[in-house]
Amino acid sequence: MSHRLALTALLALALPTALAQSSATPPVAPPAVPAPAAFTLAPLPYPHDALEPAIDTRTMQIHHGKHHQAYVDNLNRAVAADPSLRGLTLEALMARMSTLPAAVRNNGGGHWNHDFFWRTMTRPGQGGAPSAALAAAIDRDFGSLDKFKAAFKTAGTGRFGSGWAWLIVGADGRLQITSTPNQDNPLMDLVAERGTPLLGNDVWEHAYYLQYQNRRGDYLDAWWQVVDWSVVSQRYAAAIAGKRG
Ligand code: MN3
Repeated sequence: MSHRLALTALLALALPTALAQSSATPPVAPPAVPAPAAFTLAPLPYPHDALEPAIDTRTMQIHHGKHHQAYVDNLNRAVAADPSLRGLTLEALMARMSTLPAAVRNNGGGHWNHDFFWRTMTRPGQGGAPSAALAAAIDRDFGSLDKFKAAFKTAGTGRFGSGWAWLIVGADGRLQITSTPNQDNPLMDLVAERGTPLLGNDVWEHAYYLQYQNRRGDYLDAWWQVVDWSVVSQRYAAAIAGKRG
């Protein structure tokens, strides 16, 4: 039997049935529409080339458009698989991370960390300086801004493999430098050193390898050019206000 004959025969059978159904049976419910994705990738708050020369354009394109997008997509998949997680904010997920699957930890952390990271940076020369209150706290807890930067670099270069270096406000209101592996962060209930993050730097190779190759320390040095101290200072003010309650 030729294809044409087979198709004609099939239509002859199927069409009357379809027509009969359309008139004789009530309309069936439309196919279920998938729930809207719980989490979305926000656009960068600046163009991809805005952080040049500290961070190159191509790295920003891949880091935001591919890596961060993958964390968002995989997080949505993981949350969709567990109805008890529906509607929870990222912060709520962080606070109970010790009870959640690794996919939520890795991708929820990845989403939160990168969102925070993009908003920690601005064009070189536009980052300003720490507020008087933050500068005083840095002097109190590290000795000086330069000593803080040196200690932060040590945390970043000392993180073996992939992870993050952080400046946090601890429960006692003091500043601390910490480091987490993979996509963990100081908001997660399972990390040893918890606190309110003020700034964090991504020391995964994908954050710097195209431009700096194995020179992670050079990347950490250059990163200060693009840290937005006005944002960091606002986070500090909010963290301290929260502690005073
Ligand atoms: Mn990254």
